[in-house]
Amino acid sequence: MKRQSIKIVLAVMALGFLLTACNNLEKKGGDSSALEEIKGEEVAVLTDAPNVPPPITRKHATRVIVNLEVIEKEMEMMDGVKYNFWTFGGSVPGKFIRVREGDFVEFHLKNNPNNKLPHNIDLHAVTGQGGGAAATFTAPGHETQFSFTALNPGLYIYHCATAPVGMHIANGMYGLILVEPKEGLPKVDKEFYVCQGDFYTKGAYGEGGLQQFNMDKALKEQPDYVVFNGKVGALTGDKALKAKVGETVRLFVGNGGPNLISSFHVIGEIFDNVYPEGGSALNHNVQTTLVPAGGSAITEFKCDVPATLILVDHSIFRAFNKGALGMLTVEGAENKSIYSGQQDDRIYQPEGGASQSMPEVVAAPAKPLTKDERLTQGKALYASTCQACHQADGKGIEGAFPTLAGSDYFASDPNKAIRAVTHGLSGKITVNGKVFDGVMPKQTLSDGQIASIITYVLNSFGNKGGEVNASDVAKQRKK
Ligand code: HEC
Ligand SMILES: [Cu+2]
Repeated sequence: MKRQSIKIVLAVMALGFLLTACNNLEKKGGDSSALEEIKGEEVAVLTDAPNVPPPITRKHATRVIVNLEVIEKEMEMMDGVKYNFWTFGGSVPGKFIRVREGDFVEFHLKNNPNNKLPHNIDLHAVTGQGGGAAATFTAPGHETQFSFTALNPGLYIYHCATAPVGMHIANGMYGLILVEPKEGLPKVDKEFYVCQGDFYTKGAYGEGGLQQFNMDKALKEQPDYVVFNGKVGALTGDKALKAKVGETVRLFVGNGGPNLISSFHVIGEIFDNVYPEGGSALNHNVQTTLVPAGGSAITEFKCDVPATLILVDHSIFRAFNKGALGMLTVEGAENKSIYSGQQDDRIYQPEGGASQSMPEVVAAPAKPLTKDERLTQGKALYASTCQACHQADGKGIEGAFPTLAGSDYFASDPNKAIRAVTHGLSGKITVNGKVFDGVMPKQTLSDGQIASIITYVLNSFGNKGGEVNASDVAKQRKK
């Protein structure tokens, strides 16, 4: 008798445990036991980055037909740098696919007859063998088909999985598929598609011409390029994303890799909401979110003040030296109580130290420096204020900081060099035939200090000599 009742108690406990386990699963989605009824049929709208197909307003599941064509084609990795990309739909990243949780997706992969290689697709939104890879192995001039039910809502990467897999991905074969939850995503004003990828070329960053894939660098995970949307500058200048003050923005962020993890950050903004890794959990008030290789994140924020927001991988050399930099221009009325802009810029002299390091600004007229003294002072000041950008040898950095060695920009008019320091310099300039479009911040130095630096520059780096005095600088300062 006793034994019998213990058995019953255990059985009831086990049943209860099973029931709660099932319940939890259901809440997490991915429940295949209750597939929604499929009503009707539609062809998926596919878009190229940075555009996103419109939100799904359907209240039921449907059969969605996706037609995606693989195209191998030469495009630019950077202005003047060509690369033979392999693409899902003709650009990098591949077309954005948007379906609803519960949809039955009929997938057609077409391999353009002009292509040289077979390709396939592994969609991370698929539950099933290889994410569809084996089912879609497609020779040039062929089309394959398979179907899947989108069980789990989320933002998923898809990519080619044909050997050598790393090479197919490194050539641009990835994109995003969004499985919208049944109830849809909260409404926002603007949605954009941004996808990072790392690229490996025979030549170094910026080396022109048609660049070949470099397997050695790919194995070492040392990319020459890290870019958003397939090209250096795909999201800058007149291609910057645009929004207005007061609007809410959602970024669907993907990372094709093949190797690097992205520390995705938007300079000048805080993410109000993040769906980390493109899943269902919701985080708030985030500065930087990790986007794994072969993964995603959804970030949302309200644009409160006008600004040029800068999208970066905050592994920051990738942003400023390898291309992982985009822009979102927010236009509209300023709100000085949220952000004031610069309110002042004055000379700062720590008490006591000032009279030693900046003799000229002391009221008592100082004896003018001899040229040798200027050169000594100028050399020290150059090292502490200019060298970080223009380098110790004055030759600058290719593509970023122009040379001061034999520069034709100021060779015939040293006043131009003075004004670069007193006023700062930005916008397109040409130095010895090379175009720069950077920003040199205005340097806070006294007239005498600038005179010394410019005199030093004029007499160094193989330049032809000359001398500049504090009064010359004072004149240029007023211009
Ligand atoms: C933060 C980096 C940075 C610093 C520091 C800096 N510069 Fe520049 N400089 C630049 C950039 C960038 C440009 C090009 C601006 C453009 O593209 O319009 C430039 C341009 C110039 C030019 C004109 C172009 C040329 O090569 O002849 C001169 C002259 C110059 N800088 C001198 C100086 C001197 C002298 C100092 C130190 C007092 C200095 N810079 C400090 C970044 C810097
Ligand atoms: Cu491929």
